[in-house]
Amino acid sequence: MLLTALTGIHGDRADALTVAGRTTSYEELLGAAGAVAADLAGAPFPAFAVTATASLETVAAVVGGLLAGLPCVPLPPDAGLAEREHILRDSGAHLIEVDYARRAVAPPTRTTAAPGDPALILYTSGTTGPPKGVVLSSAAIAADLDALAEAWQWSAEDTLVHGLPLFHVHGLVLGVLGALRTGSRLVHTGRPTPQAYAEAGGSLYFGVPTVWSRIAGAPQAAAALTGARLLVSGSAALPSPVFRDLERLTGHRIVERYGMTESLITLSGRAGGEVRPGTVGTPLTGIRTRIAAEPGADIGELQLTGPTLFSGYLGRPEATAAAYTEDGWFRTGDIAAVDEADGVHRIVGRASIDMIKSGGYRIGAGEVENALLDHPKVSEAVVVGVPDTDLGQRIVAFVVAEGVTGAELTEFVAAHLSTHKRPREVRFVAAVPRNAMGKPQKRLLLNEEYQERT
Ligand code: MLC
Ligand code: AMP
Repeated sequence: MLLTALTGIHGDRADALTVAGRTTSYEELLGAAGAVAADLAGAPFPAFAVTATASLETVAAVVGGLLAGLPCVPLPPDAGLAEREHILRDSGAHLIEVDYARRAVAPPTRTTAAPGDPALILYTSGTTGPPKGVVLSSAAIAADLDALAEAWQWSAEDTLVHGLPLFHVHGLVLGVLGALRTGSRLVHTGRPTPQAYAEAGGSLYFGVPTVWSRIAGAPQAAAALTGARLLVSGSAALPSPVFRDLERLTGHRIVERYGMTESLITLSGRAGGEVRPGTVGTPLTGIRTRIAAEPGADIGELQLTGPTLFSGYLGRPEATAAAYTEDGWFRTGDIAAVDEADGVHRIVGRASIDMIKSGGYRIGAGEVENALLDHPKVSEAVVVGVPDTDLGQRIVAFVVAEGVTGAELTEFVAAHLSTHKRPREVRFVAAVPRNAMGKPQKRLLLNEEYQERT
């Protein structure tokens, strides 16, 4: 059983989980999830989807799927029409609604699924094309959560606090399933605001760098985290100034960890260990890493093996095969360096300019470009991630178009894809700079001088 806390080994409590202001016990959760599982039993569809708002309903749906042995596809609640339709069509998932007040007569505590069976299908962006479904098994999730529990000394004594979305690895796998495996209390704050984190009174806090940077900018809220046991950052690079501000305001040296939807979390600093800003620690138990560097170079692509890896991209064997080297190592696409003395890893960048991380969300430039090109007034569109102190990178679109405003194009992308894939800025240009092969010269667009001229 993946969710060991639901088997009663740590007992129960009335306030086992709080999500966006509503509190529940394990027994109530199991009752609601059991009703979902009963509905799903013997389903004629290969997977089910739930609109993954930050709510107890989403938690009950995911747990219900695990009990029924049917993979869950959490749909981003802000997904636009095109993205929603793509995810439902690609996965064949049947969309369900959850009534948290319903209860199973005899809630099951065991699943009939095998550990290697698909448990979750999370849609994530590549550099081009629509998002792909990443299939994750219970075995991979269990291996990751156990390795993290060891690294962070995470236990039933903890109260975990975060307010991250429930349709990605960070908020859902670590932030919900992690609590239900370790038995720690969970307080999901609805939104990850500094105020909400300050009021939650937790021992263990998760956030993406944008969240930590906003907390560092709210000194009173930051001071309220002084009594916590451990603060953890991940999903994108934590800027060193944010690390230092948080240390000054909270007394904590925040632990950074590194992961991907496809690999789950693979590298982390350790609770009680030495933590250096700008580093993501050492491999978790079971994970091996190597750096594919050119001769003479000490940075190169980070490659991995281990039990936390995904089962493949749904229905895309070629894409799955392309994600591995010939000798079976997973290619992360991230560029890293390893300290020879202590094995501590540093992520120095991404191999592809087309993979953007904004507010911890992974966004493929090609996906946003295609959405813009679907607009009848747009003849060319090129999307880049521009460095941003709050978001890490912000999406900027350079378009050749007439008779349409930037705000209209932004809304058009939001309606097709989702809110967080909207360009923050649309710049109208006479032409997109291209090389002799006709490929857009994105590095030129990132050059400030060019941006000022246009
Ligand atoms: C956003 N807004 C816009 C806009 N973009 N309005 C107009 N034009 C645009 N282009 C709106 C938003 O809808 C919001 O409105 C308001 O502006 C503020 O937006 P924001 O600055 O983006 O803030 P916020 O919405 O608070 O988002 C910041 C954030 C969010 C940090 C809370 O980015 C977030 O939740 N990130 C987490 C991503 C994550 O979990 N990634 C993990 C991936 S798993 P309104 O009305 O809503 O206020 C992974 C593996 C691993 O990476 O290693 O963990
Ligand atoms: P996602 O698929 O949304 O899980 O995004 C995975 C990507 O997030 C990785 O390939 C990295 O580029 C980035 N990432 C995650 N954690 C970190 C980190 N601690 N430091 C730098 N980049 C990170």
